[in-house]
Amino acid sequence: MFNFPETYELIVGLGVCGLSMARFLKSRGHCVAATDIDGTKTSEAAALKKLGIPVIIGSHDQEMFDKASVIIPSPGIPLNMPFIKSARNKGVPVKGELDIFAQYNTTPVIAITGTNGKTTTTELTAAMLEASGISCFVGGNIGTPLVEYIMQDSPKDVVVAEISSFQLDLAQTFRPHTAALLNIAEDHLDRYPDFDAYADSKWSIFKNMTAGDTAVINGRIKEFSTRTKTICADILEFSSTNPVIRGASIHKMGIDIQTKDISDTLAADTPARLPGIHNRENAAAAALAALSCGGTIEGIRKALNEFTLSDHRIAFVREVDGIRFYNDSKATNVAAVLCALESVESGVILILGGKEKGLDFAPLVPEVKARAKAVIGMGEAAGHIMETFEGICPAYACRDMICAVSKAVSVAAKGDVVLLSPACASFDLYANYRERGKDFTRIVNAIVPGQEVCHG
Ligand code: UMA
Repeated sequence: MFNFPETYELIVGLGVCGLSMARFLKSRGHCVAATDIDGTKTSEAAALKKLGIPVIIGSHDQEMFDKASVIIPSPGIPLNMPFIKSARNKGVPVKGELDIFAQYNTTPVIAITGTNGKTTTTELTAAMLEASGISCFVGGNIGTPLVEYIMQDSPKDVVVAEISSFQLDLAQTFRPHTAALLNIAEDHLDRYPDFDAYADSKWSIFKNMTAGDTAVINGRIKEFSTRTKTICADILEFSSTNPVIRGASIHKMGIDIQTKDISDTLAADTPARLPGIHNRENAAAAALAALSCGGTIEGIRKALNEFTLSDHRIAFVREVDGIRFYNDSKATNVAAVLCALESVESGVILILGGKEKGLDFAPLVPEVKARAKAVIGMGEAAGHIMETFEGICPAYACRDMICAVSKAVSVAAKGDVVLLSPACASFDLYANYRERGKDFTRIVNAIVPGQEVCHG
């Protein structure tokens, strides 16, 4: 039974974000309460109760929502969730972490969004700044909530933040010093009514920016010319298809940088570390973002030469009996899988699947026809995948990862590639994409040459 304090701010969700937010607001003297639908969040609830925060887990209580002075949902919680919708209708305001962070933060922020490449570009931007002698806090959708920066009390020169559309949906005042929009492709259609609503969310990152701020935008994005007309920040474009006047032109030999202070070329001598056009685009966006906050060309070059992609991004795992295995668990939408297919050789056994997000897999068909020997559909989306690919190439449905790897090994021959690049979220079978990638890697590493995969 929830004992209502007179007034309280309600944190919904006790994942990474909600826990940090509860601790942060409490440390600033706010009266906070928290709730999570998941009854197994007992240790999280106990930790907050120790701080004097009332918590309900295992269910949500409408009265708890209705009586809150403000509701602060975790980014993964849909805003049309009935408890929030009903409280909102009764006039309870809903606030997101970006505005709360902005209220307390005084450090310049570089905010990076896009459907794919956010994490790589965030890491690259921070590496470029650090190599230029500029200290950074790295957080946001990448994993560390932004309010952790305010709590840690160790000031940095710049905050480099990976920002998701879910975070942007509740941002009213958040205004980064620099924002980068990398690309927009179909994703999260279980959360948005249509693609345009998702795109609106992405473009909203620029809405509070003014002259003197910097907007770094991929010129290949549909609606670039119309959408940029409404942006007040100074625009730096990057493009892998057209030469640009202000920004970065990406070509085979490198990246030409042209800003009001700098005219230089970054040689493309790191293809092994950053394979594919999409990674050149990420590098160009990171360079422009870093330059806007004091990064130097020398620092940018040094970071590009030393950078290695994080795990779960087209990562080579192992070769067994002449079959090469790649882990691309981070590919949670169709556009990311297309990048992966373009980056590996043909003779691909493609493992797709996971939690359904309302995405259409059909755009994969031409590339699958050209490069794939078989498609394996795993988890919740297996049926949808079978519907799309049956008749296009051999297609198999599997309930889980071990079954999928086992099937892949049974159809692969020497010289083939087994690629886990799921085009789906992981939450049907795993806590996150990292756990999914680790499970794939573990199963692949346990394969005994010449033998079938053991189902355990
Ligand atoms: N919950 C409820 N009620 C509900 C639904 C969920 O209480 O009706 C609870 C769940 O039981 C769970 C909690 O809410 O305990 C989960 O909240 P969350 O999904 O927001 O997860 P967090 O752990 O707080 O992680 C969030 C981001 N998650 C999402 O946006 C889905 C993390 O991004 C982010 O790293 C973290 O905050 C720190 O900022 C992950 C992600 O998948 C990586 N992001 C999406 C993406 O990249 O595509 C946007």
